[in-house]
Amino acid sequence: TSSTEDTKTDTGSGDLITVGFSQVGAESDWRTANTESMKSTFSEENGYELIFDDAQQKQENQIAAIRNFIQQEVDYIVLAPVTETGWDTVLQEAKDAGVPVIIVDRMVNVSDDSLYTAWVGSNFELEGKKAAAWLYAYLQAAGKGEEPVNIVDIQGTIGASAQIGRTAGLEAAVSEHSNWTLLAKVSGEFTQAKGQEVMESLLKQYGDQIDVVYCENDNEAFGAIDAIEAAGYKVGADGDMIVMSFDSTNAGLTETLNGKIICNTECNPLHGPRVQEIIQTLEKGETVNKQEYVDEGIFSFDGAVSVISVDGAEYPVTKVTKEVIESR
Ligand code: GYE
Repeated sequence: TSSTEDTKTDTGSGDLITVGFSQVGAESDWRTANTESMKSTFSEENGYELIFDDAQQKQENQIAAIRNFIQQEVDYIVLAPVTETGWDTVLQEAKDAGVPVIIVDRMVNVSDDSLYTAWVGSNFELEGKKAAAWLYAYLQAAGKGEEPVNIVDIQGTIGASAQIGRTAGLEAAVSEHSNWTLLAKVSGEFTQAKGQEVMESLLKQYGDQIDVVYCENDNEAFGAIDAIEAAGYKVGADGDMIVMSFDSTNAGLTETLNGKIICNTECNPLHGPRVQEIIQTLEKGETVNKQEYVDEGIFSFDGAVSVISVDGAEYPVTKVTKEVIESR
């Protein structure tokens, strides 16, 4: 079952704006940073009463939390959906009750877009395309552009926008480069434990055939690196296989600095202030953008590739240094 922390029950909170936030879970460092951003933004000091619910990665818990928020007559519902589908019924209930719903991070796929007021999050397919473009440029720069490349994809939670987009970005590149092969794609559910478990079995199956391990978040990469090293292989540019990742959390960039994660595509978790801006605009009776993408960068362990291009646009690649990590 999910845990609802009712942060304030006192009835003297008349002029606070009540926000019910249904969070996916606590599966990753990214998620922890996202929760922290939401909690520190929606504080009493800032004029809010936050009802926070951790759904432990289960959609049924999120649906129950939303029904609970409707019953409590919150002013706004904020939903970080675990997967894209399956929201029509409960969002219709929120709409019927007149509670605006703001979607954050992953997207919902609903038949009627009026079931939510606004969405803010990342362009996950662009993230995937950027990672794949980096891999291509890196192999070219290393003089290995024409050699066969065997890739395994440790996917995120199946059906989550972050998984759908990142997998799609890789698959598009695999079909473009005839020397790239996707040996396998398996979900690591965005967790370190599952990332490690999945990598252990991929190593049993493919061993040193694997050249590239494409992890769809940092925590999976940590688990995969442990599995690779435990099996006696070396990770990194001069090793047996390279590991790529997404999120660029502090711990993730630290592993990028030491070369174990060769490339780390950023995903920004600091959505609290963005959601607050949406709510403040709505409070003034003004309209908000239906969808808003966050700008994100890409980091690598060395400066071999300084710029990549995706669909005709160029993106700078930042070489990770201690200063870069400290400044974030
Ligand atoms: O990449 C991963 C987390 O949806 C963007 O979820 C988010 C993803 C993030 O578990 O670490």
